[in-house]
Order: sequence, then C-alpha cells, then structure tokens
Amino acid sequence: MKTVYSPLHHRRTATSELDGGVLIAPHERPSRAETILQRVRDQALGEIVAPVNFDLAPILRVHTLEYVSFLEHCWEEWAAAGKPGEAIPQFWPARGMRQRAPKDIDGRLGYYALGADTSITEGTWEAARASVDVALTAQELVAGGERAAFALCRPPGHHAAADLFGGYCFFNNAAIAAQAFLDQGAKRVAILDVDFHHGNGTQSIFYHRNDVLTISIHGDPDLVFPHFLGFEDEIGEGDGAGYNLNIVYPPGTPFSEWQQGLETACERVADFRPDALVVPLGVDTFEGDPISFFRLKSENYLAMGERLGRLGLPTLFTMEGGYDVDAIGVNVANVLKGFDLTL
Ligand code: OKP
Ligand code: MG
Ligand code: ZN
Repeated sequence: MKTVYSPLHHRRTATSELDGGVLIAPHERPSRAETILQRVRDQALGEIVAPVNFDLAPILRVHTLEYVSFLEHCWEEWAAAGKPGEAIPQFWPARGMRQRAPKDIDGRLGYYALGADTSITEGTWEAARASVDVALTAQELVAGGERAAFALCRPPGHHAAADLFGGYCFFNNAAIAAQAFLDQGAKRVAILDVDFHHGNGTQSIFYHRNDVLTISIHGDPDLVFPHFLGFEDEIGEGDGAGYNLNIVYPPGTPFSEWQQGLETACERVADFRPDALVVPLGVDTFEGDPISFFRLKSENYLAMGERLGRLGLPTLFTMEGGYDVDAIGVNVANVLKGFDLTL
C-alpha cells in the first residue's frame, strides 16, 4: 500500500514534556516518523507520496472554530506575553468552575487542554496542519479505489476532541478522515483504534452518532492515561447508543489475550457493514514501550495486520503512538505487511 508522508512534521519539535515533576525530552519526537519512513522504504512496502494541502473546511467538520483559532494563535500570544519557555497549561476549569474560555493565554491554554504533557511550540500549528493533510491525502487514495493507505501522521491525533488538545495530539486526524468519507457519500465508517491508549477524542467526537462506530482496545484507564475516559460501560448515547466499544486490558497483557479483543472488535466491525475502516495505529502496545504496559512482540504486528486485512474493507491507517523508537519502524511495517498479505 502507499504511504503518505510530509517532512513538515519536523516543525513539531517540542523540547519539554512535564513528566514526573520535571521537564523531559518529549516521547513524541521527530525521529519516530523518520524511523517508520525508513523502514517502509527499506521493506519496499509501496510508493511514498507527498500530501496535498487541504483548507480548514474538513478540520472544521470535527473541531470547533474557536479551538482551531486558539491553536493557530497560541504560540504568538504566548511569545508576545514574554513567557520564557514552551506553552504548558497550568490551570483548568475544574469541578464547580465556569466552562468558558477567558482572554488570558494561561486561561485559554487550560480551557483547551486535557493535560500538561503536551507543550505548544513554534511550528506546532504547521506540523499539526500537515499531519491532517497527510491523513486526508491518504483518505482520498482509499476513497479513490485503493484498497488501503498508510497516513504517516505526526503529530498523532486520537486524544484530540472537538475542542481539546493533549496526549501529544492537536487535530484528530482519524476523525477528520472518517468524516471526510461520510461527506463524500459513505453511509457508515468504522474506527478501530489499536493504540495502547484509549482514543478518547475519537470516542467523544462520535459519541452521539450511529454513522461512525468507534472501537478502542487499550490499557485500563483506571491505571493509565487518559485516566478519565475509556471504560467499558461507555457504549454511546442517544442515537450513538451501541456504537462505541471499549475493550480494556491490564498490565502485562500479551498478544494471546489482546488478540481476543481484536477478534471481538473485528466481528463488531463486520456486523456494522461499514463502507470504510479507519485504524488509528499505535504500536505502543509493544513490550519495550517506555510509557505503556502491554507485552506485544514484533512478530505479533504481522498477525494484527493480517486480521485487519481479512475484514476485506477499504482501510486507512493513521499513525498514532509508539515510543520505543528503535522498534517502531519494524512494528509499524509489520502491520502493513500483514495487511498486504491478505490482498
Ligand atoms: C499518546 B498516544 C507518560 C506521559 C503520558 C500521555 C500519553 C499520550 C499518549 N509519563 N502522556 O496515545 O500514544
Ligand atoms: Mg486504543
Ligand atoms: Zn498511545
């Protein structure tokens, strides 16, 4: 399958991630995308193509205008206020407080953030825009008749909600692409999130709808980020009741267990009879991942890709997490290779 890649991801070069009470070098770093690109190239998995530039319209189908404007201007406002470091939120509209974006940049940062792990920096806007272009270009390949495409998105997207950034995400690439399929005439789209973390943004965006089935397999949020969403009793609401599925696993989960969740997820996808499948692809389920707790091995990603391919659906992969940079290329390429074996 083809891979869509943009070097503009390099514009996202944060130097700080608040973790353990100190600022560390971010886990979500440029070398991630480069390692994946290199492996895709070395394994000759298919042509690597540049994205087309899209305007804001497809983004605004998913995100609010006030949020998009905030992201566009955050860095200049922060820099104009004379702050010495990167833009990190510190204050939230917590329980009992007003849910309203104030004028002050510290207030606005907290209003639009779901955590303090994700700094906004110069170039973040440009990189996040390019990441959406990558997803939408790959979406067009699939809509145009390719059986599958890989959007090598960076920064990732599945934690971003309609008006929230965090968990290294700004725009929800997978949700924007899913909405694009619908806007081009698809009746139903399924999103199957295999990243180690719950796809909270994607779930929230489609929670009240039955035209997008959202499924996520992830580490128990009682124990890990995003902490406040992703439990199994979240099944959707209103028209969306029955159209969200969360499959949760504990620390130490090996592929033999995880695979059962994948089987359940795939059967639900097949029952839904979608016109397209979007797979937010994180490989932070790997045993060597520094911030996660599953135990998948590199060879398991071949089987994962193969199972997804056996669904027989037009499929768009959007890159999400995976932080063992030495292994990320092999693991991602294995998923794509396993999928391609079914063609
Ligand atoms: C993004 B994606 C670890 C910090 C955790 C949030 C994790 C974001 C994961 N000390 N920060 O789903 O891979
Ligand atoms: Mg997930
Ligand atoms: Zn993740």
